[in-house]
Amino acid sequence: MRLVLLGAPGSGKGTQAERLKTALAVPHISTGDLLRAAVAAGTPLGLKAKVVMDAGQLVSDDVVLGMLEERLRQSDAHAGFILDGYPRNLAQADALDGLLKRLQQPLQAVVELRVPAEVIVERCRLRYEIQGRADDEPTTVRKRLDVFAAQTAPVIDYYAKRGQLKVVNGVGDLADVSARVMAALAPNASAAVG
Ligand code: B4P
Repeated sequence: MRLVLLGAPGSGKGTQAERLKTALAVPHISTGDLLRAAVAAGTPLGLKAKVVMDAGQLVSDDVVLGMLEERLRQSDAHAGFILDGYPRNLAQADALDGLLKRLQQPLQAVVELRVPAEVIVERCRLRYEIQGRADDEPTTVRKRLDVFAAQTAPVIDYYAKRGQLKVVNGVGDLADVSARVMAALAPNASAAVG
């Protein structure tokens, strides 16, 4: 299964991808996690990315594409992937088409997790209290939601126009949301999520 999970920051893409990866038997590839790993490792790329991420903005397209290509070329991704956090703008959607064509691995499904903005702000506020992630601070989350509306919402239309988009309600128990995603993917996937 080659799946893109779309949704606003904090809509639960990472949370659901972690739950679904076993049922779908593919790795979870998160550009946010790849960037946070570069930040934690203190690489030159990570140091630059941290400033951008902490401000709630998007890291430059070429940097993210390079990281993603490196990850998709690893052997565990040959069987498929759940892509989380990419594409985040139309240029990235275009770049993904080109990359997957080169890899001869076309997308099979695109799922959007839809969650109201106020629910997102509250989720991120809770995580901010526990983990202290700078981009979860409520003012920054609102900035990220603005970036989402301006840059990522057109990506949702892009896949909808291609007839590839499935929209799933992302509010509710984690297991309920997972079941909705699996139902949206049927008949592509039928395994249950534990
Ligand atoms: P991400 O890492 O993608 O953002 P995220 O907040 O982790 O979103 P996600 O939707 O995965 O939410 P999660 O499951 O964690 O991006 C971070 C930053 O990286 C971006 O702002 C940007 O700067 C940079 N970046 C990443 N990709 C990029 C790209 N392609 N181009 C440029 N820049 C890029 O869930 C959030 C919270 O909600 C968690 O605490 C979770 O426990 C909770 N939650 C989840 N589901 C729930 C539910 N059903 N009910 C209650 N709580 C729930």
